[in-house]
Amino acid sequence: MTQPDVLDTVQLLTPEGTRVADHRYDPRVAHLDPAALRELYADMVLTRRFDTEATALQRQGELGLFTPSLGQEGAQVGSAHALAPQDYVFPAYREHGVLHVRGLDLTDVLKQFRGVDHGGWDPAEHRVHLFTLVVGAHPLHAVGYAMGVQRDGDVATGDPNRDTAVIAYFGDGATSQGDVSEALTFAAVNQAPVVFFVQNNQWAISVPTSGQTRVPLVQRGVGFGIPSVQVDGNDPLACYAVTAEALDRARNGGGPTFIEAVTYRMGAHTTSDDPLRYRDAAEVAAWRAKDPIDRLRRYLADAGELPQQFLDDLDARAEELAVHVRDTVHAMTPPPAESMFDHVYATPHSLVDAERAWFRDYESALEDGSVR
Ligand SMILES: Cc1ncc(C[n+]2csc(CCOP(=O)(O)OP(=O)(O)O)c2C)c(N)n1
Repeated sequence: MTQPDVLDTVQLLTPEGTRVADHRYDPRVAHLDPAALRELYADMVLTRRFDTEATALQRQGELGLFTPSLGQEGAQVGSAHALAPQDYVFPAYREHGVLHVRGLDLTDVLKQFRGVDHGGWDPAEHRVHLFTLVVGAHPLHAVGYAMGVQRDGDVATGDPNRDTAVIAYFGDGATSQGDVSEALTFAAVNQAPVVFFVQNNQWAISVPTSGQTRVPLVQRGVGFGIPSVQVDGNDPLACYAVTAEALDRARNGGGPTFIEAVTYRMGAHTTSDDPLRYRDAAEVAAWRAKDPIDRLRRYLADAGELPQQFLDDLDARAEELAVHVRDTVHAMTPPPAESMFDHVYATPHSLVDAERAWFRDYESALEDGSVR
């Protein structure tokens, strides 16, 4: 195992869309032909369209809250493209690009934000765990899951369809949580097949990354004895390459990797937040010039690999997604209140049964007017 220079940020595409040669990571992207790169581009564009629609729906009062991923599409879509079907994902709460690449219907995400479901999807179906809003909690869950994978013998068998990695997405703010340090410790000492993918989007609500750390975040991983790499998080190609390497290492029994993807949250923290109160327009403008979607578009266009027909089809796909998002959200209705008892435990439980029975009695008493 060679430890790359952690301060040497991996970049394969400049903001202008120029390809940068990198002998360590070029082989990781060599198989991505123009068609594959166009799909990467399309996934980022569709993720952004979803984001725009969901933000508008919240403004129209159709959602209680939304967590925009605007600006982080390169980190999310690039890294998710490196996942194998059997890998398992633990997202935080704004990884819409990852979910999209995993094949989820993104309207499932909005069930929770509309308050009609506690989760929104079946984690087993796409091997994507539910969103975790408790900051920094799920890296520990990911490590526990990865240790289970290890004990099931699904690591380093040499079978590419069996060997499994786990990836946990979290933010710069989350790295200050004790749970994350515990997760890094357990992952390192057990050589768990897990990738910690930190999107350093520069802000934890109104607290800048300088309020979380005196050293580049990537060095956190090094301190735990975990191979660590910093990547340009607005470069989808570089994010793909470093994640592919890290996932391979995990699947092959090489243990965890810590990735710091340096990116920027271009929108609000959530729709309840007003970023104008704590950050400069100049800062936002500087990052807008490094937009991940623009850079892959420039690269493909300069190579003559972005035909007008593809762009027209993509516009149509984005419009179709937008209509689907609006129509599906408008049609979401609250579930029966009793469904709150459904997923407390995986198997029947006497206490939950008793509470459900009490609740039924209470509801019928409300209906017949014996209680008010
Ligand atoms: C344990 C816990 N503490 C505080 C909060 C409130 N909170 C929600 S998001 C957030 C900031 C997280 O920032 P970061 O980890 O950088 O992720 P980002 O939101 O930027 O993607 C905080 C403090 C929470 N949800 N959970």
